[in-house]
Amino acid sequence: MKLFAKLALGTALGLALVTGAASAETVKIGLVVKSLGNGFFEAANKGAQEAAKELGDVEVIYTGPTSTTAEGQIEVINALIAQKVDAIAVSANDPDAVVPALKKAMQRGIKVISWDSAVGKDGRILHLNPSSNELIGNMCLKLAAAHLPDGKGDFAILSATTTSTNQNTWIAEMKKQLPKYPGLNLVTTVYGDDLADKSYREAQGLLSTHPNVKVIVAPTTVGVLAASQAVKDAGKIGEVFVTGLGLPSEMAGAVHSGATKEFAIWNPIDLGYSATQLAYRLVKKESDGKPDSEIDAGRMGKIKIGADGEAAMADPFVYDKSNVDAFAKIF
Ligand code: RAM
Repeated sequence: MKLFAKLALGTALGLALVTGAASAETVKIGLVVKSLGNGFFEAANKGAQEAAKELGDVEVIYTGPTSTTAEGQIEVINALIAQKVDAIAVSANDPDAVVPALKKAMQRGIKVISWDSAVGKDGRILHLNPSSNELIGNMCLKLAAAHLPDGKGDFAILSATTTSTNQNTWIAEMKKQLPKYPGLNLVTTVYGDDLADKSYREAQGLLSTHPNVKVIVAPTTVGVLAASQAVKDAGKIGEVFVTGLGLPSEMAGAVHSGATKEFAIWNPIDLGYSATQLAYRLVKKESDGKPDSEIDAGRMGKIKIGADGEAAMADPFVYDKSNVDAFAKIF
């Protein structure tokens, strides 16, 4: 081939590569949630879509299994790998079971982070906590004590799944900090799997087998809603209270019925927004996400990754009769 022809071909190839890269420029981020149909994750997706719109060259694929299993998430992760996404941001149903699938994703150049409910260190670059785990544990105990006369009495925990990283971490924190609340007596922990019907039945079970339980603490938005409904349906309002982590939009009724006096949560929209921002910055190589780095997260400012590879957002906020309706319009 003549030198000129070679050069021309080279240029054409170069151009083709550039054009190819240009058309594939949309950053695809798979936002994997514990399960579909959970209002908390739908709110997080609102934030993720907001970040995508703001960044301009992002497509967020909101996905997850229909029920809260690690197996379901593995299928979803494999489908995202096949789709050749650029990043996966997952809230895990199990810290370990999803690691092999996520490792496979990372081997193929996909940037993986976890948010909300963590994945083991080997399975992700970093983890974004909604708030400090210690603070969340303390908040749950504080809320339980506030629903008891003089902060004294029996309480039970209604959690999500037995393998859920975030709930297990918060429950461990609650147990660790129990001595700060000498009046509180933890009777049992039951699991509703973040399914409305199972959570409702578990709450009913608590009411009948533990008549001394005066407060049910549910560190899950699905559990807290189901438990407040169970208390109401059992005619036990004023006798047994429900508190924990809930969405104002879902819990306003419980606050007005008296089943719940107050509950807490952070802003799920901000959480989904931030997770998307972080995933995007990793894809764009603006950051390697290593411990002690700082990553730009748009309107949330810079997010600092701690020495343990984890970051934490804002403190949980408390909702009661005075503010629940205003926030119910937001999330
Ligand atoms: C449920 C999920 C989620 C958790 C919230 C508080 O929606 O378990 O992971 O962060 O509750």
